[in-house]
Amino acid sequence: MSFAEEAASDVPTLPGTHSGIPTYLLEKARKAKGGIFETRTKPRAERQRLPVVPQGIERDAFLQALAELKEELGAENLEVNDKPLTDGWYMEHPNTHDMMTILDEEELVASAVVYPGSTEEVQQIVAWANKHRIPIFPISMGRNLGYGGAAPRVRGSVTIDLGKRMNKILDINPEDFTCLVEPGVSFYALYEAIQAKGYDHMWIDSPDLGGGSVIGNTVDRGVGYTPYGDHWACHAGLEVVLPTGEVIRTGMGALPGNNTWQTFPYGFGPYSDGIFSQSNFGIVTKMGMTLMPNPGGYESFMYTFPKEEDLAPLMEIIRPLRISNILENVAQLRHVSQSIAARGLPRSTFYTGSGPVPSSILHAEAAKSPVGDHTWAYYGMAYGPSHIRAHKLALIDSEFRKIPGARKIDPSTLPADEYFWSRDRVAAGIPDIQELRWVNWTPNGAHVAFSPVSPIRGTDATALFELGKKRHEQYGIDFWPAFCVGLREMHLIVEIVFDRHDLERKTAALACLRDMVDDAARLGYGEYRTHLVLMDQVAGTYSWGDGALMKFNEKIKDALDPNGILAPGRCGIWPRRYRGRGWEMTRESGLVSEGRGVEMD
Ligand code: EUG
Repeated sequence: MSFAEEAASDVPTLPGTHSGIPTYLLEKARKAKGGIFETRTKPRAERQRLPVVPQGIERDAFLQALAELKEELGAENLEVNDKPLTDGWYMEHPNTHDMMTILDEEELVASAVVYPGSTEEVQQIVAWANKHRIPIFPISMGRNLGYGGAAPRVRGSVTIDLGKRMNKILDINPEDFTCLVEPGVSFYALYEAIQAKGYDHMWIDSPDLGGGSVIGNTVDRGVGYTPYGDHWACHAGLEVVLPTGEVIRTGMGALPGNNTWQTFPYGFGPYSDGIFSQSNFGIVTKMGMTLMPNPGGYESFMYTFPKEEDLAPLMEIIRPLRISNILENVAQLRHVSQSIAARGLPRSTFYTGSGPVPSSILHAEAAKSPVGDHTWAYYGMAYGPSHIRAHKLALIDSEFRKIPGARKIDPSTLPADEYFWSRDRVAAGIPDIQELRWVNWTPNGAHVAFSPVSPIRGTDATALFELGKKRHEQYGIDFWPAFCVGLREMHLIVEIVFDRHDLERKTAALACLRDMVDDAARLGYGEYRTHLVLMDQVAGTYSWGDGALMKFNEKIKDALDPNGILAPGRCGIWPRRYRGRGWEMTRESGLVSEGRGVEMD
């Protein structure tokens, strides 16, 4: 298929495809897809480095082992990754590699993909991996874009695509406001199922884009934008396959015959769930999630602020309002640059020079828009019936107006396709696809995030903003800061968008990210989550007590996964067999992801 044909080909929908788009977003998704393929220039390349065999096993033994697993699971449930790497796009992404690769595209690739249909089959795969000492890498749906997508950290790992066949919503409880899901349930699918049942008294919480797995996003501690935006805090109960094959249920799930698995997350004894998030200690096959009561009304609001220097005083205003829940949701404070990019127009529409688009152009563009010129835009939502909202909105208004030049935008003046309405839907638990549009900023657009956390303070916001701005200027990259305000902290999200067919821009993006991680750590800031390629570096910044936390993680890893088969290196945790052999990716290791072999037994 040519890219033009691809642009025009249809988008998979729910419920036919578990990872499809809901029909209410179909038109938008078609437009987004068209935009991406119409500007794509990166050719589909033939593979250079085949076959992919993971280190630690001979080629023939590996092929023999794959044949054995194929026999066990059925031929249709194992695919060898020996075809050209097709990148697809958000709604039709590959499960073999990172479609937004920042390295050579054949670096972080799977050797094969398997599709288990049950927890028992996941156990079988784990037993097989232990028998042959083959690295396995589980994905739920493998979106995780900006953080490595579906790619395994160890080249040649066998990817376990859990979502393709394990995508059932096992329970939706309209009295307890909970659900129980398998890995292949997306935010789109959960939303649709709740609508289909007519449960309009319950809301879900969705990230900016709803195509990701509820389990995948939650165990990676992703964020959404209602009062239930801290997904990890809102989950209740896991079923986990351990690296040696046993299955456990956490919390109340351990008590046979219980009816409290999804209503009381802790159970009795140590709270085990934590070690299964951002780790490589187990494979989550079921998860409970709490749902939010429909608050009986909601109202989005948007304020703009004129100057970059408004950031610090604004944060001082936001903190007490947020901690006391007058500001009720995970809101975003976005820089004008990103709001303009979210419209989906290529950067060349505004500027054809090199280096960052000049600030004067961004402001001129904003001035022409329905929102008007500004530097910062705060997108929030008040929940509840109108008399409840009125009290909170009045307090917010009097506080926000202390910033000279603050403007409250009247939503009735904004056209239906204005970015504001996408934030409105997402903050009301209605998943959207608008945020994807900024990948069109460059041809072959890819993105990687820099995501440090800090308290909600003016000094911290300014320090992180200045740090990012300086490095982006140094590398000639457009700077797109967005602060996502949690309850007592904020995640600064800086998405770097680059042309993944342009080696120089890819290299600049990675160098910029590495510098920002180190700069932030020197000032005492760490990332809440990171890309596969940056995991060793980020883990290395959490070094208090001579790396005491990593030593603890390694102890757990070696105890739970003695053969080191499960997602080696994920989150910087390397099993014993891999340690001391140069597997860590750092600035010095450059663009190579593999080390020098593994310990043989
Ligand atoms: C976004 C937010 C995230 C993240 C990646 C992207 C949104 C960008 C709060 O977490 O990790 C607009």
